[in-house]
Amino acid sequence: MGPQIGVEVTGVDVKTLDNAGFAPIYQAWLDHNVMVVRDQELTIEQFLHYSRRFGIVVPHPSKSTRHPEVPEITLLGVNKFGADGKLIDAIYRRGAEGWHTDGAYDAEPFKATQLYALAIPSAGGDTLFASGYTAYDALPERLKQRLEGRVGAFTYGGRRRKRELLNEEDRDWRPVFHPIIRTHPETGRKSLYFDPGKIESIEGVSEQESDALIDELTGYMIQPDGEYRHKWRVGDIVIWDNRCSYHRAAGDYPPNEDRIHWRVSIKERGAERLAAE
Ligand SMILES: O=C(O)CCC(=O)C(=O)O
Ligand SMILES: [Fe+2]
Repeated sequence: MGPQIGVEVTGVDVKTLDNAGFAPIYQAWLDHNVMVVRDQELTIEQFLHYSRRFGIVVPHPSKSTRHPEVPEITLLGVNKFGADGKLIDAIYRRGAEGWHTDGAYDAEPFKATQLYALAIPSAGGDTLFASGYTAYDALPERLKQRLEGRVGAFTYGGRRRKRELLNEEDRDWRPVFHPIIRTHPETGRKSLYFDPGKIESIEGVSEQESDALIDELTGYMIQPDGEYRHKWRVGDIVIWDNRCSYHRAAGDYPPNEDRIHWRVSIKERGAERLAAE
């Protein structure tokens, strides 16, 4: 779909896929980072069932935006007006503050995020994607060497402490640490693992240097030939790989129109398996 990322799958019904049918789809996703599957008609159960082919579906830490009966489903664009009739920006512009990767605040970040489109506005509301591989490739040798083996400290709100979507009791985040140059566990490719809204610091350098590096890296994230901009249609499933890409919502659609998605967060391993290690 884009020069380096984005692939479209048509002519399949994900409800009836067997393992042999799923294998090339999974491979296409690994190869292209962001995958669009068109024209699906799914119930929540069917969406969850298909999502579990990619890994373990876990509830998102934002409890207030979970589906009331199905915690693994996050609702995007639902209840965007408050009791006073005012637009709630944290819901309307969720994911639109800047380029990011989902779950960097977790010791095991989300492997993937998958959205299913239920309602799409007449204008705007795209999702933009960019490749972390392309960002890594664009780094000057000096920076690659400086960052090799370095880790960053990440939290939910990062340096801006943005936490409106969390309940009060869930706002206390301890930093977690991730390598900035990340080798993808399945493709073996290196990417720039980075999120300006969640990173607090780069470890092992002075605070000043860390801030300067964060600014410099922010400038390398988005490379024109690493981008793909998704224009939604109802029935689209889009999945992205948080280990090697960034994304953001355009956040620009007419607020009085509906833009509604079911969203799942997918991990490589379950909490039980992590706890057992
Ligand atoms: O609504 C979108 O286009 C994407 C929002 C987002 O960043 C997310 O769901 O992780
Ligand atoms: Fe996101």
